[in-house]
Amino acid sequence: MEKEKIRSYARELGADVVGFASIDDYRCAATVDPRTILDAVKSLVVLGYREIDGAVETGNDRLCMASRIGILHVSSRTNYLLCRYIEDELGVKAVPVPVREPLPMNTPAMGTVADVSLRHAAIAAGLGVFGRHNLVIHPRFGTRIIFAAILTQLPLASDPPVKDDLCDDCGLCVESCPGHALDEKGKTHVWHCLKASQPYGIGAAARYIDRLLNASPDERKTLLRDPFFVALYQALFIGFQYTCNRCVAVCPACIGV
Ligand code: B12
Ligand code: SF4
Ligand code: SF4
Repeated sequence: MEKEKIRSYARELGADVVGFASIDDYRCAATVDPRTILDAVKSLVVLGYREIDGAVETGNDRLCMASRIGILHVSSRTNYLLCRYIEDELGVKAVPVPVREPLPMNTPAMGTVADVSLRHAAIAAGLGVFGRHNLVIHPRFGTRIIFAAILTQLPLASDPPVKDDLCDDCGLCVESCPGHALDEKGKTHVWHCLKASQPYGIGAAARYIDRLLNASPDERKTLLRDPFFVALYQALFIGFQYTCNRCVAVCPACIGV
């Protein structure tokens, strides 16, 4: 009954798929115990948003990113309204887990480990299985799906897990990764992926600032007029900005189902 109410409101607000997981089925060694986030937490509501096929397939990474920003907006609004509904109508506390930032940055993992792993949450909520690219493949939307979640104090049972192996090990994701970040099975080489997919990320920003600090006044003027600086400036207000999504775009699993 509670599941149906939440599912139908979440769909109304824009989620494409909704799954539920008992907190006991969320198992991710890398992230903190969810009980440290919400006292007496009992379940996770996991929401999936399909990516736009045209945006995933275009070679224009700005417009692909623009489409992802659409998901960030819709999911953030949905998370807030759904948490409010759970607290007001169902009488328990809820905590929204965002698609992406804010992330724990001031830790040794430096933003590469979230408060809650949405892939592990999605799998526990019956929304898919891991593929060779270490991403979750959904039975209908394949790899083209982005997750958000809500931690709740509702005692909900997990939805049935996806039993089929949806990845046929075709190897396209591994071959097309420009950073060779997927060469080792079962592990994404985080820094290789970051270098290839976020040219205006924190590493690039730190190197640029270092050059600026050590530059002569004339060199500084040139550096501040450099197109790379302008791109960095844009990234600062957009947030994490990917220029690669090859492992998502090439994956044929469940596409056209
Ligand atoms: C930090 C982060 C990154 C970092 C680090 C990734 C990493 N290794 O975890 C970087 C910048 C590299 C990154 C890259 C990408 N990311 Co990212 N990222 C995240 C974020 C914010 C946190 C992930 C986290 O906490 N990881 C730490 C823990 C969970 O990882 P772990 O336990 O070590 O598990 C790893 C392996 O052990 C393996 N693994 C674990 N168990 C098992 C079991 C099996 C059977 C297998 C095969 C593998 C496997 O999978 C993990 C991959 O390294 C999540 C959002 C979130 N809150 O979860 C999005 C998220 C994982 N990213 C996502 C996406 C789409 C991407 C990119 C395609 C970038 C883009 N263009 O959008 C690439 C894909 C890289 C790839 N193929 O792995 C999506 C994935 C959606 C999906 N369908 O699975 C997420 C869930 C965002 C979202 N809200 O939907 N990401
Ligand atoms: S996002 Fe790009 S660089 Fe990162 S793992 Fe996927 S294909 Fe490789
Ligand atoms: S591209 Fe092929 S090997 Fe990679 S995850 Fe998709 S189906 Fe599996």
